Amino acid sequence: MTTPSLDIEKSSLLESRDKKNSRKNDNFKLLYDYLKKYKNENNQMFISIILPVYNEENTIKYVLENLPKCELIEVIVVDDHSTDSSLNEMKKIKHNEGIHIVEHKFNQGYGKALLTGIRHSKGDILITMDSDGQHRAEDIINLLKPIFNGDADITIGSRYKGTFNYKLPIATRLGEALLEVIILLFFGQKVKNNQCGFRALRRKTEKIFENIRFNGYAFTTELILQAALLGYKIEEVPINLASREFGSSYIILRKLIPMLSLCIILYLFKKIKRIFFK
Ligand SMILES: Nc1nc2c(ncn2[C@@H]2O[C@H](COP(=O)(O)OP(=O)(O)O)[C@@H](O)[C@H]2O)c(=O)[nH]1
Ligand SMILES: [Mg+2]
Repeated sequence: MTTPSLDIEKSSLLESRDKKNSRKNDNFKLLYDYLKKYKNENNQMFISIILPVYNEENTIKYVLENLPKCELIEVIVVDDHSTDSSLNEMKKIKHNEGIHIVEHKFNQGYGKALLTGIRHSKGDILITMDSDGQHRAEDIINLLKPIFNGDADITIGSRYKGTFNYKLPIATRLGEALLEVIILLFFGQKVKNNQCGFRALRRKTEKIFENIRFNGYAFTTELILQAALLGYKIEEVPINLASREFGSSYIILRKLIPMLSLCIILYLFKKIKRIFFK
């Protein structure tokens, strides 16, 4: 059980970190204006924000309270059988209209949680966002603009186009760079920040999720490869990535690397099959 004073401390820590470049209100207003514009043109756009959660008791309440709110936005939080008080924290939120909590009965992984969220969503555009406080809701408009304007089917947040306030581990940068080259050479898509989980997708791209094989973090790479095979247009957009203030990343490299290798091999085979047999 957390006490109210601890709650305030956690929120003010995250708030003071976010304050520096907070353009939140302006960006939310822009987002609501876009949504209104589409509504007026009778081309209504409904947005689903999907958050996978695994043991994020320190951040989930702050993250949910800081999301944009209006009748054209729904929030789907998928609790992947957290063993801490994440679920209680979510339930503490007062103005929770539009927030739907889906619970997994056992831990199934990052990718599987997103698939569950997508299955429960009804949006024309899907946003996926982490619940550890690293992603900022004010950047959602950056993800949406190219989709609203018809320039992309999928947008992925990039700290390299935006900012990040922490030192990147060398293994992360090397792994990302290697994947960037593989994805570009063999699948024709340039995605530098290819492990980012802050993204937006048009509903029509949900075909990507019909045959997903990797339920953990390799899901992020599989999504890009499948999108490339299906010919969807991907664009990277600037986001501001914050450091993790509580706990550490759940990524275990010795588990992720074999999965990523398998994923790439599988999709290379799929690509070859397409070239020769279609
Ligand atoms: N549903 C679900 N979410 C997870 C799992 N592991 C991590 N996450 C969530 O995925 C997001 C990204 O995780 P994180 O470990 O911070 O990855 P990183 O930022 O890429 O290092 C966070 O919101 C986590 O709560 C899991 O097993 N299941
Ligand atoms: Mg993280």
